[in-house]
Amino acid sequence: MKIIFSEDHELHQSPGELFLGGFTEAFEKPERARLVLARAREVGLGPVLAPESFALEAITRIHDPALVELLQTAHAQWLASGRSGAAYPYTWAARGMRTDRVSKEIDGKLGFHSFDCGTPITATSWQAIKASADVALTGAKLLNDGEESAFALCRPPGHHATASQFGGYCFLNNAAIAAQSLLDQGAKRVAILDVDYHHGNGTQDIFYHRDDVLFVSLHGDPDQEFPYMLGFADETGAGAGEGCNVNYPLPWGTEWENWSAALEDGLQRINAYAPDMVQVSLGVDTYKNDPISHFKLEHEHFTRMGARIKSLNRPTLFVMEGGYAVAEIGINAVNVLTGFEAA
Ligand code: OKP
Ligand code: ZN
Repeated sequence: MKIIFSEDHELHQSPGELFLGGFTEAFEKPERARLVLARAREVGLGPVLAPESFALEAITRIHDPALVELLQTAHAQWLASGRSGAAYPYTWAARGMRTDRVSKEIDGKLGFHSFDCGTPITATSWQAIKASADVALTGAKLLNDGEESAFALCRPPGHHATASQFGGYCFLNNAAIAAQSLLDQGAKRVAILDVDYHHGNGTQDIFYHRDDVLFVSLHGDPDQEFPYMLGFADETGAGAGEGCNVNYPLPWGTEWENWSAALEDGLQRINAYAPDMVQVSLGVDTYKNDPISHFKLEHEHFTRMGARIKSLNRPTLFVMEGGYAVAEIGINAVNVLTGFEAA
């Protein structure tokens, strides 16, 4: 399986995040991608390709141009306003406040285009964000050119980013951008299976009213888990997209037995949809030792996950999302890919 990877991911490094009542080292850090790549090389998964550079139009097929512009200019505006360090949003348009206008001040713009405080923008973040989208787009192009599978080793991740808002360590929705690219290149239907521990609220929201993308997500019950305000089972799509959104919220402590039962149901839904292409939002924060998550999957379960995904028998693009048990992120992510290839 070809691997698409850019060293430019290193250019995004969060100075830290709020956690357990203090400001601590960020969980989403460059070492994650380095270790996934190292493991892929160690097992000889396949050749490592640099991404092509795509025009911003591929991104604005999904995202509000105002968000894309803010991601490029936010840090300079932050410095111009007299601050140092990274640009952190900290105030949002809560109920009763105005969403029909955007402040001219950088703090107002950051709040308007984000939904959490854990996703800071540094002077060089944009280069990493753009490279991550290019990695996903290059993967989509490989599938379109006839590859049976590819691994887009994206960082920063993407599935929480909506059309107009960043958050949850995500800036641009790499999976959604890739799916749109597949559709634009001729696919009629794309299914996105999101196995990250957290609900892919951005991907859901982007495609919620559409019937050309089926979104299937297994994740921590939002009654217990980030992002708390989306990802419930009664969210089934709307309008033309009714029936094209499938959520499996699962409780803290979920083990392979119940996780894989939900996966089987999700795979049936994907088969019934008969997609031309499949994408997997591949987060491995379902691992038992993940420091911010509460599922109980073990190394071997990731191998079995990959094998079950292979049973869909469709061209498949894996797009890297989360996973914070850094020492074991390589084993877990690459087990999915070798499990897929061996099945
Ligand atoms: C991104 B992905 C710790 C709370 C967690 C956000 C979690 C984002 C997960 N400060 N904050 O889905 O793996
Ligand atoms: Zn996650």
